[in-house]
Amino acid sequence: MAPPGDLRDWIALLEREGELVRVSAEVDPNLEITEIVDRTVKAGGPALLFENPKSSHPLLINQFGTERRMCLAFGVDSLDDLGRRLGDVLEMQPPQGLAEKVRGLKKLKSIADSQPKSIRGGPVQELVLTGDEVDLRRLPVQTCWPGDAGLFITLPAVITTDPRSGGRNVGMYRLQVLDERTTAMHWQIHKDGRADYLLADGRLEVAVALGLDPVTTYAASAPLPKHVDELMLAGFLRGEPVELVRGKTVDLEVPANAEIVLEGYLARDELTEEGPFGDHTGYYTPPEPFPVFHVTAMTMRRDAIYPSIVVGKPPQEDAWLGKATERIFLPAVRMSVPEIVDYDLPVAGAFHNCCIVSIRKAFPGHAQKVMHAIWGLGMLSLTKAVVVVDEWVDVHDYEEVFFRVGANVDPKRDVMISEGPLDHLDHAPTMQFYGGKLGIDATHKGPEEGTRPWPPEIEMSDEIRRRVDERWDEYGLGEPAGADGRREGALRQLLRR
Ligand SMILES: Cc1cc2nc3c(=O)[nH]c(=O)nc-3n(C[C@H](O)[C@H](O)[C@H](O)COP(=O)(O)O)c2cc1C
Ligand SMILES: [Mn+2]
Repeated sequence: MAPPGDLRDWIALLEREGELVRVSAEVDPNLEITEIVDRTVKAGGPALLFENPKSSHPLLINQFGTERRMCLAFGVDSLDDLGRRLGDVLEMQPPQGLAEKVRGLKKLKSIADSQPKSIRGGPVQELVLTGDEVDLRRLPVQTCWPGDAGLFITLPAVITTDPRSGGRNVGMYRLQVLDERTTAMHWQIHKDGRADYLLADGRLEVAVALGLDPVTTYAASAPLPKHVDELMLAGFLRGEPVELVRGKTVDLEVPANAEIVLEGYLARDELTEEGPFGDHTGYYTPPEPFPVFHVTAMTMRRDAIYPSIVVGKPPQEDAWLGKATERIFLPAVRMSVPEIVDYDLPVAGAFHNCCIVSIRKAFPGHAQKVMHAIWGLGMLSLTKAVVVVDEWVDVHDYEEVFFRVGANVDPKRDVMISEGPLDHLDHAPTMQFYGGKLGIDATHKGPEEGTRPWPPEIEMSDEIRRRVDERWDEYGLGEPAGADGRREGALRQLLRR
């Protein structure tokens, strides 16, 4: 099934699938929505369309809050399918024979079709407000947490271009509303939008799209290399190009099907205090200077729907945006570090705090090589702790990972403390942006790494397993706790306590 074309298609799909609840009661975007959403997300509940958030515009939230909705958004059965699709293109080899050539051409076409397409007009410009008509307070912008500095636009796609190359960037950077026509622009120091800003001479034009089809919204959060346009990724993942129209007051193209677009500019040296804001670290980030965004035009559909998200103590809705990135980027990670079998960024580790990685270990020091590779790879370079396990360990099974760390690690030999760049929002290091890194080698070691011979792992023989499977009913023990059942067993529950 093709992914939805715009936010309305998406809402209709969610409704058809029983994945959306409309809330007609009047609710306050000041804190009340957060508490409702927090409870809903943690219960694995539906997307919520608040029809009366003290504004004439409805507010959509929790559109991404479960794995099922994430898969619906992309039109796939599993997020790994997306990774495979990207991997197919990355791993393309010169084709052998006609059939392979035809398949190769299809893959190439999927890349060609992912380029955004310029069209003449779109619903996002049904209403064009400029100058004094612009009033951000028309939108039901949330104050998310009690200690927040004010109203924050939390699910924007911020569009800029590189002043040197003209290349486009789309990033998700929150906007603190300062007054009717200005916001702060919270792009952190490692981010591409900020790099465009630092290259600008005087002013940088910006367009902010709100209320997109879910794949394009996701793409704004994807950690692509700077020279790669996030709208290309959106087009590739959707199988259809993103359609763009020219902005009304800026020399930028904006998504034709967005619900709302804010156009404007940043002056090179005009900064404001941004924050505090209850962040995805689970703590408030303190006030810090960030650029001021002057809104010159607000264009929208007449009955625009405002999209929002709440971040905070994990798990929150953004967990699934992060998991989509983890799965989509696995083949790209493997392109650089092919010995990686799989990796997992635990939600509770706020993604950058911990990376568990399984490798096909081939030589002494291989685990340490992979730790350094992770610390040198795109946004993964901000990872604070890397745990390396052998290829047969399921990195998504934290119980098993804990077992390997306990069983296989000599802290004196297998723990590496290094240092390097850390996430902008990490409050733990003594200095902002820079601090310690922890590597834990939980792989099997052996004499070639200077240890005693490694003992064999305990495994029951296949023959006895088969026999017990066949004879299970004879024992009168009820439902068999077979290979699949083992995970859900009582012992497992006990272990989880
Ligand atoms: C809900 C949500 C909110 C985010 N808010 C910010 C933010 O305020 N500032 C920021 O620098 N990154 C934020 N991010 C992360 C960036 O969107 C992400 O790093 C993205 O890759 C940035 O795009 P870029 O690589 O083109 O800079 C947020 C991500 C999500 C999912
Ligand atoms: Mn980018």
